[in-house]
Amino acid sequence: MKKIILVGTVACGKTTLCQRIHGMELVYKKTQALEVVNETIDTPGEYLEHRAFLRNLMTTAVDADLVLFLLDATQERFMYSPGQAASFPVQVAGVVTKTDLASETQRRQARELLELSGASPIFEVSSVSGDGINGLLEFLKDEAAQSGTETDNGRFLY
Ligand SMILES: Nc1nc2c(ncn2[C@@H]2O[C@H](COP(=O)(O)OP(=O)(O)OP(=O)(O)O)[C@@H](O)[C@H]2O)c(=O)[nH]1
Ligand SMILES: [Mg+2]
Repeated sequence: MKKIILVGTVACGKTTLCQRIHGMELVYKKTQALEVVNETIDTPGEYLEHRAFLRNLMTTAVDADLVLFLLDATQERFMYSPGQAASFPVQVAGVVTKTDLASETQRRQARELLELSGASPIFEVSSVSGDGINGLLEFLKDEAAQSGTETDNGRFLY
């Protein structure tokens, strides 16, 4: 899987998505600091919400293949600036979260806001119901993994 970094406001669903994509049990735990789970970097929502921390996100992203901007479809709050994706050193994709709780209109609005931030492509998922997760997982597959065969020790043969 690509090395990703999860970005988004407090409680938008970063840790839950991280647990879901790695097939772990969904257990609520507030993220207090940067955490690495199977090469996925989970960040505390405060890193996006408090401008003083933003630089940390950008520097951490240097080590990643991909940044995911998450946006909770049920939230009125929007913390990304227009075009913000361009300030990251790697590709930024978008993920609309909590689709199991959101109306069609909320989902569409969240998608449009993520588009405005410059994130592309954009996925819509529910970590709780599993909706949309397979499509996201397909995109997160390492390109090396897509063209090769994984061996027992995690390497790829071509
Ligand atoms: N219904 C529903 N609830 C979700 C979903 N994803 C996350 N939640 C809930 O939203 C709350 C916050 O989720 P977290 O994954 O901890 O959020 P976070 O973005 O990691 O938050 P911080 O660590 O504070 O930055 C928890 O109670 C989750 O169970 C979802 O897809 N559907
Ligand atoms: Mg968290």
